[in-house]
Amino acid sequence: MTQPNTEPAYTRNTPSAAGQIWFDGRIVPHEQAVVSVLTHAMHYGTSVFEGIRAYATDRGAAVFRLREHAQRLNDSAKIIGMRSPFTVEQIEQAIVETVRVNGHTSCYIRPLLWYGSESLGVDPRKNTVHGMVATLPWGTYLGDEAVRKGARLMTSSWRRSPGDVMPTKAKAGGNYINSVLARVEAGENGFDEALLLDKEGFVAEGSGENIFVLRGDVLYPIAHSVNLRGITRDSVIKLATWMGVEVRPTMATRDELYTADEVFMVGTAAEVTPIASIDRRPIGSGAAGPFSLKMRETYLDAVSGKLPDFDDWLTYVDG
Ligand code: PPE
Repeated sequence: MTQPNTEPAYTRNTPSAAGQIWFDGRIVPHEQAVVSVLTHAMHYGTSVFEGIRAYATDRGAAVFRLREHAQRLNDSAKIIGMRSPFTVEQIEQAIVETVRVNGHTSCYIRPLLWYGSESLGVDPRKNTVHGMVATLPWGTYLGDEAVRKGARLMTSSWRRSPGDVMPTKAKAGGNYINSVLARVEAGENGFDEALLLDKEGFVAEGSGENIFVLRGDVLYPIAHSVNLRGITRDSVIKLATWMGVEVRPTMATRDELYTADEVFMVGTAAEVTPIASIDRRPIGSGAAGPFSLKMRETYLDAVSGKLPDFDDWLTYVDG
């Protein structure tokens, strides 16, 4: 008989044992934030979630682009036909409150809405919708070495789900099987992360990141209708424009990435991560590119309140 895995599921990016969770409107110790094994979302992936970060600033912890993330959570619910019981303002308050009660100076924030356990069967409409917000420490997404030396990507044999098969603009639990397959395949083959193409071979995104290409002096954010509308992507476009860089969103094929001067990936978890190689072909010099590193630094300045021009992206937890 297989032994049950007694290791807590959250070991890798662990909430502190004393962590408090916002659960349907109340703050509870995480041991009490539990659900039934008959939870609809667990059987069918009928949940929507967000990934947000709070950063340490001179004025204490600040949540980065809170409004946009809270809005996208409710947009994801709307896309899958789920009625969110919470307004965008309530979600914002729940997030700020959870960061505050856990006393984090910086953390990753995971809000989730899901269908409960009243009934099984694919149709979730009789089930209640629940909400929670958890906060946890989370360092670099692809590892410190990937940030320093550049991450090694592999083109996945799994294609990004087309928009008429899955609503890819929704950050919905079920959609992430696509990302899980690609990420595991990349990991098992010794790579840091997967590059997903659409079924025509156009570059879509990473398993959890949007992609940028630098060629000469021009920055090309990879555009594709199946990609998540990344909030980090939007931030990086605005920062690059502010830096005086020409920005031209474009579609691309994988061979165009091979010959770029630099490629980097962006996302809430990944922040800005330089890419050293794709399918074992070095990108540029094969190290983290200077522009990518500069962009990473500028992004980290913006999120930590060092760029007054972008202060309205920050919600200070202590007012
Ligand atoms: N594409 C996908 C598929 C994706 O999951 C993310 C975020 C992005 C793009 C970037 O979006 P944004 O965070 O708004 O810039 N991925 C989240 C989940 C990572 C995880 O492993 O969980 C994240 O970065 O929080």
